[in-house]
Amino acid sequence: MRPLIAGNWKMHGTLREAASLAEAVRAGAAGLSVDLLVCPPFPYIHLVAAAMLGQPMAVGAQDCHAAAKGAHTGDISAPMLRDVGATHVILGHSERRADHGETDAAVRAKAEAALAVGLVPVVCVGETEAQRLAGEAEAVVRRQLAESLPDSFAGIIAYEPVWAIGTGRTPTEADIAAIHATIREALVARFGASGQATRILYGGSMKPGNAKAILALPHVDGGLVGGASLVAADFLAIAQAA
Ligand code: G2H
Repeated sequence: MRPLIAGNWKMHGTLREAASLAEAVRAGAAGLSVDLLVCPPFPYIHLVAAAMLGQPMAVGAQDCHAAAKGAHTGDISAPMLRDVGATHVILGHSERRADHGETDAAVRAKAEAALAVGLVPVVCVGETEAQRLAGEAEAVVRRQLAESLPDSFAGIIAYEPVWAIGTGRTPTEADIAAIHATIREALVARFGASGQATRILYGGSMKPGNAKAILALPHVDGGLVGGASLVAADFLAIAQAA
């Protein structure tokens, strides 16, 4: 399937930097044989989405609330994201799970809210280092998939081992391939043909230097890139490696 390279800008940059990063990515995107997605911080989504209008690049958010509206001070709803031009939303990133106590049930409710307004959820799963050392990585990922995905799921999965995020460390290629095969099997068992067609991204210290080998693995259908997505040349190099 056509790979997707997604940039998770996390909580970085100024408005001016977001505009210039988006423009640099847009300018370098012509002729790539992958789909591109950038996920800026909330305040910059509208600007970046407007700059991407008519371009073969999608713009997403990094979270949304499970409710469409209401008394939820400081939160952002899925309809609001649609309104400002987002088409995708990252959900259940381990930083949200850790910093905001997001449970699998909360991620599932958010995914339902996203799907209800036509946003594509990018649901993140992945084990901690302690869980991997205890031999529990596969079971943890299976449980997160079972409990974080709604029955109506139509979106994207990102496998992000928590210990590989922003650390420069990555699992072995064999370990990545094994977990991606597990994810595929779980998706097909639950969703049938649509599980076969669901993109499974790898995330966690993906860089230009390791992207080609990781993206060539079976059932790795793209990448969710954090740090390296903040430098247009690196993000584009990863996209070229796909
Ligand atoms: C994992 C990833 C992006 P980084 O969080 O989602 O970040 O590439 O910096 O490890």
